[in-house]
Amino acid sequence: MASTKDYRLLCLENPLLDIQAFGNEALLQKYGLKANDAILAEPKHLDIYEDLLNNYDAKLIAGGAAQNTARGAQYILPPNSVVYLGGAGDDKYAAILRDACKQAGLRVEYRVDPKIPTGRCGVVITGHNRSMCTDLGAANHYDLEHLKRPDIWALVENAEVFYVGGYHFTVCPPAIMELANQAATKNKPFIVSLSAPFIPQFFKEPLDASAPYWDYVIGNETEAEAYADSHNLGTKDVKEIAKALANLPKVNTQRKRVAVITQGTEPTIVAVQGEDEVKEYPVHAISKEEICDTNGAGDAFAGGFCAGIVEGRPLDVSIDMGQWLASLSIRELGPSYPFPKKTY
Ligand code: 26A
Repeated sequence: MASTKDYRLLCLENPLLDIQAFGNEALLQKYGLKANDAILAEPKHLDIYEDLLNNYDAKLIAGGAAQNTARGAQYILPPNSVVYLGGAGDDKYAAILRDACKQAGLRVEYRVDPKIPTGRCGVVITGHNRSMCTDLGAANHYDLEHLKRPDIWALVENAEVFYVGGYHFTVCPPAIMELANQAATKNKPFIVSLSAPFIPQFFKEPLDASAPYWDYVIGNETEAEAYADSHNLGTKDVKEIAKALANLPKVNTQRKRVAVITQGTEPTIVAVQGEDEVKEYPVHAISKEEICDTNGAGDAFAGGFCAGIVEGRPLDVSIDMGQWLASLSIRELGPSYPFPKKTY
């Protein structure tokens, strides 16, 4: 019988407020940004937030990749199914985030740092591209102490599925490893996203340390390629990369690893450990006119997918749930989901 308890899915990463605007080539050039990328802000980027707010009519939208995923999974699952951990400040931006999560029915347990501002992500939309520039702020101060606090650790022990956003490899790998261990020891699914090309490129060591614990690894085609590059896989073929990811050594041998690579409007690639055949799943097509922006589409995919895993749905159904939720999010501004709620 399916479990009916609360907070079955526990997610960890970096809560951020998105400062999102429709921009142009000149704006990208001014800050040396690529049209489609996700980076950590350097000092030369720090004026972009005010610039976006003052000159580009930027909107403030709840973001943070895995927080978007957590809201997405909660969108599908019964009330009180998802809890999210990360670091935030005690300021106006944190209040906006808490409010958005509350409205989505997502429980958040932030490590609050009263001295450091909540993290922000400048999002510049040009056409179907989005360039993200993140100043992590308080999100960068998440720590093991918070995870091990008795009330938080009780949530970890209670959870049945874990989702870690890959961006957290820049913040607190020991917390990720605690969750990984908990998952493997208790035979609970541990899901990780690659999040951005710079994670496999520049945070290879902590990423690789967690790899033996991945039951599901989710990425897009550019992240897969960056992984292949930094790990000398000698291929750019997404199916081959998915296969390599699925067949990395694994700690919990009771579950076969699954690698899921999304490719925008192209079919999603799925490889299963030990299986020769790599499968393709077409996306839910939506017309060009219906697209608002694709910021958060990957997070939404992960949210729908996680909801499927939590519900114990078959793999192909879980993939379809991800594609369904992504198609809804693409119709909204930023990483958001439509209200009134639609049902899968
Ligand atoms: C550490 N970095 C760079 C980040 C992020 C991030 N979330 C966590 N850590 N950089 C961008 N994002 C989020 O990605 C979402 C879209 O996929 C943005 O906040 C945005 O909501």
